[in-house]
Amino acid sequence: MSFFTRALSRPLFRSLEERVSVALFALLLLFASTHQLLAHGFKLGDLEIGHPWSRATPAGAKVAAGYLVVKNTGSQPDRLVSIQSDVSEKAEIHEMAVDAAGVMKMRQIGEGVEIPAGGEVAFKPGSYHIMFVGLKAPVKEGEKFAGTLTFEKAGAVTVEFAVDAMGGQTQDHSGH
Ligand SMILES: [Cu+2]
Repeated sequence: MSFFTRALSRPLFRSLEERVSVALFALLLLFASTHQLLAHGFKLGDLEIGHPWSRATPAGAKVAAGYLVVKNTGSQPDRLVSIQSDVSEKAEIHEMAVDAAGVMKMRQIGEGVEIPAGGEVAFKPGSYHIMFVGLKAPVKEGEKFAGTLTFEKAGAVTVEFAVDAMGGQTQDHSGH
């Protein structure tokens, strides 16, 4: 912030209004950088995994969902092929889609999800998502749990899923 300290003392910013606006701008920058620190993301080669999150589950629930965004900054497509976590017996890749009868249904995608070169895929409510099946304990709001994502080319990376409130829908804490 030394730039702003200097800017504030420069004669250019003589009026109170000018000083206040420079100070506000400095605060804004400070807030923006803090926000970047709070957003959680993970990197694996050319892949960026943004804000993995889940929802708290009621007692006795057998499944929990996982959401995140995978961005591929490389020139080759990759594919999310599997997920593993200690919170559940297994984890599956699912998709919400409308079936032949016009009913919204979840289906498991055995072949995984391609992450196109220079593109991104959002795992989010109503779309692709991760399903943690056979939960060993309830997933609690405010906690985090680890999950390992395996990609066909990039390999494996362990990320942390932040648990949101029951019925909560974090839209985008990650800034992209
Ligand atoms: Cu599902």
